[in-house]
Amino acid sequence: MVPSRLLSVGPRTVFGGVGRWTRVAPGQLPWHAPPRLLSASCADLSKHQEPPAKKPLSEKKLKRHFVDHRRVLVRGGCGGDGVSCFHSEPRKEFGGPDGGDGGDGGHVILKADQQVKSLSSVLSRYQGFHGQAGGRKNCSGRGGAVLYIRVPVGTLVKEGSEVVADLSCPGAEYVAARGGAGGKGNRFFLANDNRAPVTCTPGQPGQERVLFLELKTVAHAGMVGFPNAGKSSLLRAISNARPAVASYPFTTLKPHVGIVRCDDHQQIAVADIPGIVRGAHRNRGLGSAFLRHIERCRLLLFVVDLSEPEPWTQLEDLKWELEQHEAGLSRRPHVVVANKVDLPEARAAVPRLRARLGPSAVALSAATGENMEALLLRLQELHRQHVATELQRGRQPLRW
Ligand SMILES: Nc1nc2c(ncn2[C@@H]2O[C@H](COP(=O)(O)OP(=O)(O)OP(=O)(O)O)[C@@H](O)[C@H]2O)c(=O)[nH]1
Ligand SMILES: [Mg+2]
Repeated sequence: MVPSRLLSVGPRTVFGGVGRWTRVAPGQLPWHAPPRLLSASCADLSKHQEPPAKKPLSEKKLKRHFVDHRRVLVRGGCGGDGVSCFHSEPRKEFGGPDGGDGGDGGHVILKADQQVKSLSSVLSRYQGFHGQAGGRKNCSGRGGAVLYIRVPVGTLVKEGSEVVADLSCPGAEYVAARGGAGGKGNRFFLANDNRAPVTCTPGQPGQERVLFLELKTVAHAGMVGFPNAGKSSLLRAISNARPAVASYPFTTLKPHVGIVRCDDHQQIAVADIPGIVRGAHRNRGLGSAFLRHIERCRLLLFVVDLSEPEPWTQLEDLKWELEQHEAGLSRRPHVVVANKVDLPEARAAVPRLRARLGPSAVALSAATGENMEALLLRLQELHRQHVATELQRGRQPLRW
């Protein structure tokens, strides 16, 4: 029996580019190049020499590639039907009932996978694989295969407003919908007082649920700052992550996580989230919904642009926005990072910054790497304190 489902469940690739692909005839290629697919945009480029003007993608389209919440209808596979039949063999009368049981329906399971970065590959509905019906000669039907839905690490599963699972560890699983039990064949009903039962039962339908998936990035430290403050540049400087850097606001449209490797072999995961502006909680800029990605971060890095006229006001605004999102969020252990100290106006502002925020603020340059060790030492120190507190409370700290 072919397992049925409502929609394809394989992981879909979401392509960010807009290039078309055309087949190039072998004669059009250099002698050493085998016939292959070439991007139409590449072919055009070589023809006209001048790169075609790039059509800017709308913000809506750019955001589409990163999805951090989804509503999913999941349905377990139906159990296979039990069968009613009697043993049939030459010269063997009254062979007795031999109808087999149906196989159980397959479960639908959510599985946290480190390779999956957003919920964009998760479809809106899934149907589990059905169990096969039982057969003659006491043959049981085959059970439906388990259907796995791969979700990013840090996915919160909600049913209504209740949190039913938190897939915060790689490989964590949650049974989203159970498959239905297989029906019983008439052999099952054989009893001393009934030697020839004809009863068989149908398979049970699978469980059906509507779940809400919400992604909350898992990292030790979260970076918060105004657009263009240099958060992505800083993440590139301290970790292996390579988020895009550009001189226009809102270059970053989705969270990036980088791993900072410390001298004591500790690994600290740092998340860079899109820029926050004044009034983000009133949906200004990209809004404050992205703050959910730092809700799990126990440490915060407030990144301010020291070349701006009054950089400390940025810090006040950021703290205000964090408090609007979740009370107490801004009071978590944090480091204030004053970036772009390589610029003359920023360097001149360092004494005033120290007077306002005290000596704990770290003035550095993500571009030149100046004073980066001070930040790494501070981050390491805060992380060590966090691990000690977690162990004291009997909790296992997050490991990367
Ligand atoms: N001079 C100087 N420029 C910097 C430094 N750090 C970042 N920049 C520049 O600042 C601009 C913005 O940098 P990003 O790292 O993209 O800033 P961001 O905070 O990630 O910005 P969004 O993603 O838009 O929120 C880029 O042109 C960087 O080259 C620095 O230390 N010194
Ligand atoms: Mg950025």
